[in-house]
Amino acid sequence: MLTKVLIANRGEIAVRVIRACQELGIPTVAVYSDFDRDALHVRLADEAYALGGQTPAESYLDTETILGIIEQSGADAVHPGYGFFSENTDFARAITARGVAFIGPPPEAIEVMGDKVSSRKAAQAAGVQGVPGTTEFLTSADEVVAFGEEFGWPVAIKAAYGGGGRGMRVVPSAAEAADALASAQSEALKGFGRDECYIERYLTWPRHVEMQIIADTHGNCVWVGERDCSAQRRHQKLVEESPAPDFPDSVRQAMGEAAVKVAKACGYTNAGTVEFLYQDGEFYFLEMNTRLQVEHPVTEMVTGIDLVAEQLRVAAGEPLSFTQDEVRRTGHAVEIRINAEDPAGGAFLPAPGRITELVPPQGFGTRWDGGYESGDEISQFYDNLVGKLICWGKDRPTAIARTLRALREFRIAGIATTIPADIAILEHPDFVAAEHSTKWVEERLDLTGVSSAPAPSDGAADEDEPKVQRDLDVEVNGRRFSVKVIAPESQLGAAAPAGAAGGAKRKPRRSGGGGALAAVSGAVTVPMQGTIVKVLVEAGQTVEAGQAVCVLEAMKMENNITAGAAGTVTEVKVAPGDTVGTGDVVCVIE
Ligand code: MV4
Repeated sequence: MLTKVLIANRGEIAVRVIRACQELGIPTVAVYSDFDRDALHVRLADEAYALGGQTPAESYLDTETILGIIEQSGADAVHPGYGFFSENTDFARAITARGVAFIGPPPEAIEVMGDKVSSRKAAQAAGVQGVPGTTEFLTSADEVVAFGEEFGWPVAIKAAYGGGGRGMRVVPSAAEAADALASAQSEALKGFGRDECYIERYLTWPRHVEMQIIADTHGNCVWVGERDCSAQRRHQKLVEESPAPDFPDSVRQAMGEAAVKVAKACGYTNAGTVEFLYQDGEFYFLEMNTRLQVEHPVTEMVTGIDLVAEQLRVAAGEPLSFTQDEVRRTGHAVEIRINAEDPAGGAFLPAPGRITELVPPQGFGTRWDGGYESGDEISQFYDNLVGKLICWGKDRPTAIARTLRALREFRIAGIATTIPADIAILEHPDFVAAEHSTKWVEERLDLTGVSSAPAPSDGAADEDEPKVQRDLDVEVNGRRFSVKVIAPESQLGAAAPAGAAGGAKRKPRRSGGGGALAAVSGAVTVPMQGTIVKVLVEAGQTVEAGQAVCVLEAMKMENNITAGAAGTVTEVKVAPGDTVGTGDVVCVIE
C-alpha cells in the first residue's frame, strides 16, 4: 500500500481524500496557500506545508513548489483531486518521473481524452458512437447545409478545442448556416486560439447521464453505475443523482459496457467517468473525464464502494477490491452542491464571505462532504463550493424527501447559498417526474421568486436598514409553529424582542430556504411546504387580525393561514393548486 499521500488540492475534495487515507492508516500531507493556512483540510491532515501565494496560480498550480514539498515530505503518491492539476499531463509526468505515484490515469489516457475530437475518435474506434455527426472539421457552410438536409435540423456546430458548451451554436435551418459557422469559428478562435469546428445533430431535450468506471493495473475495468447530472445551469451542475430516473436496466448495462470499452481503448487505469447525452432511449458519447468527479459520492452511497479507497489501491498496484459481478446498487442518492452564490431572482451571484454559522443536517442517510466550518471564509480566489449534501433513500421519492428535509434543517449564515434554488428544483413537479433535461433549469424553472438565504447573522444586512432575527411562536389553525423571522427592525413592530418569543427560548425552525417574513411584516407567509387549496381574500378587502386568508394543505391536513394583523389586503400572490414552500408569501396586508 502507499506509505504517504500528498493531496494537491483544497476544500471538500482534499478533506474527502484525507479521510479515505486516514481510514486506511496512510499518513497524509496537505498543502495550503496563504489564504488556506487554517483551512479544514490543513487541520485534518497529518502534515501540512505552505505553498505561499494567494491565487491558484501562485499556490495550488505551482508545480515546482509542490514537487519540492513532495521531496521534503517523502510522499510516495499524489492525489490531485479535481480541477487544478487533475487532468494536467505535464504535472502527472513530473510526478511519475520522480518515482512518485500519480493517483489517476496514465498521462497518455489524459491526453487522448483531453480534446473532444480525439476523444470522440477514440470512442468511435471502440465502437461507441457520439451524437450523429462528423469529426472532420467544417470548411464551408455548404457542408453544414448538406449535413442538416441529411440528418435533419436543428444541428449543433461545436468548437473542436472548446469546452463546457462554449462555442456551441445551434443552427435551426439552412438559412442560418453561414452566419452560425462564421460566428462559431470566430468565437472558437477568440476563446480557444483554434477555430476548427465540427457538426452534430442537435438533441433538443437531452439528459446528461455519466457512467463511473474504475480500472486497475491487472486488466480489470469495472463500470460501477451511472449518475444523472441534468439539473445544471450554465454548465454548472446543481443537483446530481443515482440511479438516473426512468432509466431502463438494459440501457444501464449497455452504457456500462460502452464506458468500459472507451476506458480500455485508451489504456485507462484508476477512476474515470464517461459522459453521455441520453434522449429517446438512446445514448451518445460526449466526453470522458479523467479524474474523480465532484459528484462521486452518489455512486458511493448506492453501491457502498469507497471510490477514493479504490483509487489508492489501484495507485499502489493492487487489484480492485471487487469484480463487476459483485457490484450491487441499492436505493437512490441525491447530491446537492452547496455553493456560496446568491440565487435570488435566478442570478446566482457569487457570494464570498465569512461563514458565521455552519451546522450541517444529520440523520439517517444524510452525508455532508464539506470543506469548511463555522468561522471559515469563502474566498473569491477559488471555486465557491462550500460542500456537498448527499442523501440516500430506499427509492427516489424517499431520497428527494430526505434531501428536502436536510436542506431545510441546514443552518448556514454569513453567506448566501444556493439552497433556496436547490429546494425549488427538488420541489418542482418536472424534476419529481424526471421530465427535466440539461436545458430545464435555464428554460423552464422559474427562480424569480427565490429569495436569498437568511440574512448574514453578522448584521451586515441591506444598506437601507439592518435586519434582525426573531424566533417567534405562531399559531396556525390552533397549532403552534416556531418560525425564524428575519426582517428590517422597523417591520417587526411589536413582534417579540429577540430571544424572548414564547417564554422559554425554543430552537428556531431552520429554514435553508428563503428567510421567513412573518405576518407581522405585512407579508403573510406559510410556515411549511404545501398546496394552497382555498384563497379566502382578495385585493382591497379589509381583514381582522387572525382572520384566515387562505387554506394550506400540508402534512395531510388543511391549515388556515391567518393575518397577523388587521389591515387591507393589497396583493394576493397565490391561487388554489399552487405549491408553496416554507416562507413563501401568500398575500400582503398593509
Ligand atoms: C450537445 C447538446 C445537444 N445536442 N450536443 C454542452 C457542453 C458540452 N459538454 C456538450 N454540450 C451539449 N452538447 C448535441 N449534439 C447539448 C449540450 C448541452 C449540455 C450537455 C451536457 C450537460 C449540460 C449541457 C447543457 C447545455 C447543453
